[in-house]
Amino acid sequence: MDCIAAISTPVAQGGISMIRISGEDAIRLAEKVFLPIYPKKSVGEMEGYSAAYGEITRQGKKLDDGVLTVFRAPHSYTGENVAEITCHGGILITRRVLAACIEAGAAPAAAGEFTKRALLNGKLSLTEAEAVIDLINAESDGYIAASKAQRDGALRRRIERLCGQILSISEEIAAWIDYPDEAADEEEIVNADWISDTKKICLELETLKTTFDSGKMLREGISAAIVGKPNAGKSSLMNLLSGSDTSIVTDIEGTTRDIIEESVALGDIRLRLADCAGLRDASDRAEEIGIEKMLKRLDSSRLILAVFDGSQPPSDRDERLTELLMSKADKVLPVINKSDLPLCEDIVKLAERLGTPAIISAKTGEGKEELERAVTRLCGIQHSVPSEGFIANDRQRDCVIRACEHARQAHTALCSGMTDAAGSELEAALSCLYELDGKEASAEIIDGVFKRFCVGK
Ligand SMILES: Nc1nc2c(ncn2[C@@H]2O[C@H](COP(=O)(O)OP(=O)(O)OP(=O)(O)O)[C@@H](O)[C@H]2O)c(=O)[nH]1
Ligand SMILES: [Mg+2]
Repeated sequence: MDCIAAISTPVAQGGISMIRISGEDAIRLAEKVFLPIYPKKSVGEMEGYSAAYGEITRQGKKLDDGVLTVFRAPHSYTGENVAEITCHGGILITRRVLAACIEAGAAPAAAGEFTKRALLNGKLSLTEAEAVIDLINAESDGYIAASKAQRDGALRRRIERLCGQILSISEEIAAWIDYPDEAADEEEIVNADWISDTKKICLELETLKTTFDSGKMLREGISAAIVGKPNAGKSSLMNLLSGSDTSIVTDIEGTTRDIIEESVALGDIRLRLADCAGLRDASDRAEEIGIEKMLKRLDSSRLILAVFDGSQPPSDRDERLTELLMSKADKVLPVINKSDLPLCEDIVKLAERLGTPAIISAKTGEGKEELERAVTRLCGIQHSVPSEGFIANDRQRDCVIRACEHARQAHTALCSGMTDAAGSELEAALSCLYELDGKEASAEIIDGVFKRFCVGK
């Protein structure tokens, strides 16, 4: 394949920048733009996984000094010969070094082209390649861990296991269709195994489908709302969790009127957290609108932090809030705030109607870890998916849904003794799983995946 080159670090000022070249001729091409000073040997003599300090040149003139790292096929990211030139991190210098590489014969790389080559050269499967961009975009520790496991083959292995199981049933069915007489004695027993094994495959595909939601939560963050009566400490909690003074805090009731949003990392997960107006009878139209918005946000949120002032006995507003949230209790976490003050037992009892409360002081930060654990528990990702692999995007989910449907049809066909039909359905299921991990994905599907990438990756 032709040699390609691109700037692989962000095009911004920084300490260093890196220009990557990949292709059969990468090392010969690097030789035209890089003159090693230490160790003093030619680029062509450099072994894989070795580096040299030297001069970067363009049309015979010195551009910069830097470091060249050489990787020899197949032991490189792309599986091809790769040369990586690290120069000073100025935008102009970096562009000049790239221009030198292009003049030396490289074509500018398209978005994700290095990873696409890794895929085409068998270094990565399609789901592993998709995990690379997820890893780059990850905004929470949980999603980094999940994408890393995925990049290391967690989903690929799960799919391979499933494909192996489907293949073994299809092969037995095919043999039975070809030589029914030889298998006739065992017909009943074998059929029973096929039925139960196909059922197991359906169940595994169903389980796999459910991992999409956990993955989505880890990736996009969870939409969450902080609600409670005025002065319960909602904005203080928001500020504690975001680690900044995003929301205004005063002891005046009705301080927060509009919704204040912030993306907040909580333990392994990310919350798209909204600090809402306090629940009370509005004193003017603006506050009324704020309260209407809060009520809407309650419906659209996956998680509701219901804040109670633990230092005060329950008020009518606390009762009203509790009643309002009773029907949504599965997504409500009651939070008793102001634990630095003496706790009022009655308010704890009221909050317990919504579930086990997390007790916290937004003022001192005490109880923050307990709150993190309770949120993770409530969002159902305490035993999160990373190590076993998960469905990370709509494309993958679509393949699993189709595979599942075919497996179900195969099961139904087997139950009615329609062995031929079952065989074709199992083959169709297999084909969906091959598409999922790129073994049978069209060029169009693969291009669609790499469109999400940046140039240089
Ligand atoms: N002692 C103590 N005071 C707190 C705590 N959290 C908040 N406060 C105080 O309670 C008052 C109200 O805090 P806010 O965070 O503005 O309350 P809010 O629920 O956002 O109020 P509104 O925006 O008016 O609905 C302020 O004086 C805070 O300093 C806490 O954990 N302990
Ligand atoms: Mg507030």
